[in-house]
Amino acid sequence: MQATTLEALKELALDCARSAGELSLKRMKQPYTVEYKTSASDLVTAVDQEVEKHVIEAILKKYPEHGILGEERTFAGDPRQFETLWVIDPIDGTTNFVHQQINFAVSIAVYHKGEGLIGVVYDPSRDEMFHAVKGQGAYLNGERLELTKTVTLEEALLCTSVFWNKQAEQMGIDLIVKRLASKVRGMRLLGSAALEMSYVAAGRLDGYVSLSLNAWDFGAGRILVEEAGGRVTSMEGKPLPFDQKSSVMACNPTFYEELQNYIQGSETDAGLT
Ligand code: 2AM
Ligand code: CA
Ligand code: CA
Ligand code: CA
Repeated sequence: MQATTLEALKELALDCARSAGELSLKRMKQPYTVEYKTSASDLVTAVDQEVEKHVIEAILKKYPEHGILGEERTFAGDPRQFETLWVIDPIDGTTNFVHQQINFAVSIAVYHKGEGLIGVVYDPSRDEMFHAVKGQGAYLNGERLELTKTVTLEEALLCTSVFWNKQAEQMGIDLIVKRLASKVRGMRLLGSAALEMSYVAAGRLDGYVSLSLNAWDFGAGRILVEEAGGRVTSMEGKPLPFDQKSSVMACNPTFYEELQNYIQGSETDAGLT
């Protein structure tokens, strides 16, 4: 892809993220409907759909030949038929949007022939724009992000979005997280995977682990972490897909192996492998 095309795509992704974030903030202060998607812990609001439509319209106005994979599925075409695919989560952290009115973000990524080129995560409440372009580094509000610190598992501040539900308990997954929590310096749970991965890129968290995320949750975050010098794979150590669900492990590279070995060991102990 030509450098000028990449630059134009980056500018559009940044513009879309900013205007989507501003729209979320504005709509948050007005009445909106909230519905259950699959359960009382899986919410969707009218704003999620509205923001997604707003972003899609801006993209297709400029690039009618591009495809879109968005959480709210407001794009009519089959996303997998397109060479250039935008992977979008209009509001990542909908529960926080509804309850906390903070700690949510818009996540926008551009993939070309399956390769992640651009990742943008915008937190409108704090006016923090995280962006990365493949081969050009990761940035927070224009400042370069680089993971240079050496971290051991014991010293790590980790984050997870494991679901503390019956299914996780039945599968023994809660035990892995419980064991991990007792090994590391601290464990956090923010409720927005895109923000959590952005914070790993920024060094505010040393690592992030999730048992199951959708492509739009990690689409931008993985490019941010990689461009900041971090490592991102599935929990089994495989490369992440660009259009499917996966477990996610994103961390400072200096303790990647240690974390990977610890998780694999815990899975064996919990009888999961
Ligand atoms: P969402 O707010 O866009 O739905 C919450 O811990 C994090 O997990 C958020 O990033 C949230 O994204 C995501 N999430 C919520 N429900 C999920 C589900 N059923 N499967 C995977 N991820 C989910
Ligand atoms: Ca959702
Ligand atoms: Ca999400
Ligand atoms: Ca969402």
